[in-house]
Amino acid sequence: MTRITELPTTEYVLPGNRACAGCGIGIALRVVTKALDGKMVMTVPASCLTVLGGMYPTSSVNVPWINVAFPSTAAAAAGAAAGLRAMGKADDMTVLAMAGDGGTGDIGIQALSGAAERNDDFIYLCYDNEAYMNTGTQRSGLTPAGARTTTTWAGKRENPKDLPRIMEAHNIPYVASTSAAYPTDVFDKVAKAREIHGLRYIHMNTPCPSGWSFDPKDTVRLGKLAVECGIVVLYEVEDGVFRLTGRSAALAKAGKALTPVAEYIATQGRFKAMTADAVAEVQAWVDKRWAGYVARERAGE
Ligand SMILES: Cc1ncc(C[n+]2csc(CCOP(=O)(O)OP(=O)(O)O)c2C)c(N)n1
Ligand code: SF4
Ligand SMILES: [Mg+2]
Repeated sequence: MTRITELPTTEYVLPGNRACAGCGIGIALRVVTKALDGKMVMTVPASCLTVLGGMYPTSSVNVPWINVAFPSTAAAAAGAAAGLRAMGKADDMTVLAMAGDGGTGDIGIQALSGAAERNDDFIYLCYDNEAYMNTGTQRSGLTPAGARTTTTWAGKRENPKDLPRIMEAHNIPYVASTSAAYPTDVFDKVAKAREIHGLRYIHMNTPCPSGWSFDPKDTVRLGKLAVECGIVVLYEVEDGVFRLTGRSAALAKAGKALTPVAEYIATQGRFKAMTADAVAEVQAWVDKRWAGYVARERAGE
């Protein structure tokens, strides 16, 4: 695993951008662009990421970037990849489609599924801040149960979609789950994906102080706590072979009980209205999912 001191020193995310203080997207985008050595073309739909990127001529990101319509991130990336191939540049440049959970799991899923079926040649990275944040925190299909948003006043009732599993079902060469709180895990997965051809899907949990209602200084602490609880699990599936990575691999190896989800839930204002029963339901869901991951790891499946 790459160490933080070993990350490339060239910066592609420039000082100063319009994201909120403590936003997880900035931490991650910095290492994602480093993992691709800036040799990339991005396609980005409407989202907090477009806000972070800024408007010409004051962009905060020093790589080619195409803003596209909400449902078409993957379709635009497929076109950009075909264009690079026609120009004989496909080996030098990586196409990175990067979108939020709403733009991926709800509105962009059709184009993404089509690209995965065709095994188009680009990396798709979904940064999951667990709601439609850019428009003021509406629930998405990836918002966790119990979270209060402007469209779920009493807390969302459903558990989130398991988007990496949906992508795995397309039999693409690489699927990974990571967290912006672990920059070297993000770096290693993007660097690995860069060397693979076809559709590579990376799902990245991305804490959002504004929408989750916590102090911006706690972004990394909360992101790590989510992994300690098993709410977020770090893993990769390479050519169908599942493997836990980083902290999640260490937790599975230790074999001890994970931190109770109640500790994580207590850190964020969005969960304030949750009852003890609702917390217990989330705990049961997390336990079952974690047991499934550990079983897959042991089976080397
Ligand atoms: C077709 C379409 N519908 C709705 C919008 C309004 N809109 C812009 S950004 C956004 C939220 C995007 O949520 P997500 O993809 O999760 O990214 P985030 O804002 O959380 O970073 C919405 C609903 C739009 N731009 N286009
Ligand atoms: S609302 Fe959340 S995801 Fe969006 S810029 Fe602010 S902290 Fe980042
Ligand atoms: Mg979102």
